[in-house]
Amino acid sequence: MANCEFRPVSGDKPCCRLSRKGQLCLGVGLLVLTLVVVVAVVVPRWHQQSQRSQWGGRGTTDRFPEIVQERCVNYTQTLHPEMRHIDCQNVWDAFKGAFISKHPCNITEEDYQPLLKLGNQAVPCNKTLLWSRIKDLAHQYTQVHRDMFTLEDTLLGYLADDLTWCGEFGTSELNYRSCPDWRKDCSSNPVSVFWKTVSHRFAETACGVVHVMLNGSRSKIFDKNSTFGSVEVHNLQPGKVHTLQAWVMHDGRGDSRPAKFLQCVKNPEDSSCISEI
Ligand code: NGD
Repeated sequence: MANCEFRPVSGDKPCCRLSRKGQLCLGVGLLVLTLVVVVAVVVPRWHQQSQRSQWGGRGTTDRFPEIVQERCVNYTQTLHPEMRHIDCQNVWDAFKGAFISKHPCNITEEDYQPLLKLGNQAVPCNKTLLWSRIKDLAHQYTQVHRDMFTLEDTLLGYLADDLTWCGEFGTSELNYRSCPDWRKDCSSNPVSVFWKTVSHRFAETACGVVHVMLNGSRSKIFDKNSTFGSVEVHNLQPGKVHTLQAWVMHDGRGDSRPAKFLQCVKNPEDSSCISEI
């Protein structure tokens, strides 16, 4: 190590001019100090910034807190007034509590249990409609047959449908820039774990005959990796569910009478509908 002594140059007055060695040491000292400041202050901030925007999926939906609370009020006051006893502030607090301040790849089904408890809702026997890879048609079907329920026709599914949300470890902020993608980043993200948890409960509480709408135009009509194939099928209770009836839809045309009926309501000019009349 260089021996740094600060001596006045001979002949000069003590105090103001440094020897070459002294100047070199001062320069090195300043450089080291600058590096320490960069490492201690700038790098962690840059790291934090890059952590915030690192995910491969869409960020939290704009106005996520407002949308969830507005949907809760609409569902409990207007669509299903029998559930008006539910306090939407409590629902929002439980929803937030499931993922806020937690690492968005480290969410568990346990985290959503307080929300599940508040949103507890019984679907009548024979009225459950599951779906896989054919969401829009399933929802159009329950819009016509108002006594049937997809998960998104129950309070919890209704609150979250088509939304994205995630937080960041150690802050109470939502991340509006990006959230983990379930394929590219991690499966234990707030959105995937939510759907897994509520789908599990939805299937577990079904009874009588359960229907499922499947997409016959896909290469895999039944995909064991889908939520239907990996969660819902396995959680139907044999003691309560006597039949699982599948409606397989081809190219938007239904093979089953109820689904065909729906399609004919929507497209009365379709040749398959005319021949039925
Ligand atoms: O971890 C995941 C995952 N995270 C998000 N999605 C996921 N799908 C997985 N298989 N695994 C998204 O769920 C996916 O990108 C789709 O946009 C959406 C539905 O997936 P789809 O069409 O493949 O069908 P699934 O069988 O996986 O799910 C439909 C059934 C249906 O009976 C609902 O009661 O599962 C319930 N659900 C699951 C996931 C999401 C509903 C939704 C929803 N409303 O978004």
